[in-house]
Amino acid sequence: MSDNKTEMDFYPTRTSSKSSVLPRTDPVTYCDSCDELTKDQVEFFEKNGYIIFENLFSSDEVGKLFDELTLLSNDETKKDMPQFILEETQRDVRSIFEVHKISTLYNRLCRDKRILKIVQQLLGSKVYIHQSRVNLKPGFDGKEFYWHSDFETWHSEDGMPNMRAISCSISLTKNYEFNGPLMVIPGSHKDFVSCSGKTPDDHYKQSLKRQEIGTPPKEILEQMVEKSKIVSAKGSAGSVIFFDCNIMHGSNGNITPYPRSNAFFVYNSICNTLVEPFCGLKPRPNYIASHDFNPLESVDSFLHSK
Ligand code: 6CS
Ligand code: FE
Repeated sequence: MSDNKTEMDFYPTRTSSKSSVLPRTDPVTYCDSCDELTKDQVEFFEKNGYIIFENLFSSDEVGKLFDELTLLSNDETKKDMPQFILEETQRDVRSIFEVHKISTLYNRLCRDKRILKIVQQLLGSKVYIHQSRVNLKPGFDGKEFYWHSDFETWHSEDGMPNMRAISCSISLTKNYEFNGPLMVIPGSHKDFVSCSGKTPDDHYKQSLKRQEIGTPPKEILEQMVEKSKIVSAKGSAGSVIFFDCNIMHGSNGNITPYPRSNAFFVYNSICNTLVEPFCGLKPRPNYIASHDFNPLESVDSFLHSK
């Protein structure tokens, strides 16, 4: 049982020395078809746990986002902020968390109706930002993100009760097959992998650089890939992938000269706000798991302020 006194724990994890697969008890989508998505697109997302849109943003728009990212990641005065996570080599910036609070441009981007309306309709409610980040995955130095379910961490370490959250990843550079694009296992979002081990104190100080606790065993990964396959979210800059909070995903390291920089916004339903972490430890810092549950209002385009 979880140490969480007030909430039933439908997805116990890191409570024993063994991993196991539990069924998902939450719906994947909360709409049949909607203004932004066709019935087929909603069905594809429900079945696979992700959907990709090529060129949702123009190269001019992405250029402005990438310029902002370059300014942020080269700003020596910011590198000591806790939101800036360096690679294990301590050389390059690996991730910048809370980017929607650090940058006005990214604050508007997360409310751009081209993405916000899709997640509001798939989740059937208003949403707020649980977490935002840019993963830079710089050329030559970008390390891998091992296979994991985001929800397993957000449930255990942030107290996210149910699977009613969607990540939106916007490619800021071209995601080739060789510079560490996001990889997903279609359909894996319907099984919850309860992981072994116990969450260490301040686990995020390690896991955001290289995650070990909260990752599935090889046997379960092999079964998942055998039942399905691996899809690599390649795409030009400006393409967008929406993926369910529980889909098994990861990405390889980047030994090419081409950075694979993506912006991620995690939208959580306002019907699924955080409770006490199910691992029984204190909540993670606000820049990783926001407790600002105010619902977002959309803007027509992130480049125009209204
Ligand atoms: O712990 C987290 O919230 C972060 N960790 C990973 C590997 N993906 C989601 C998120 O950025
Ligand atoms: Fe992840």
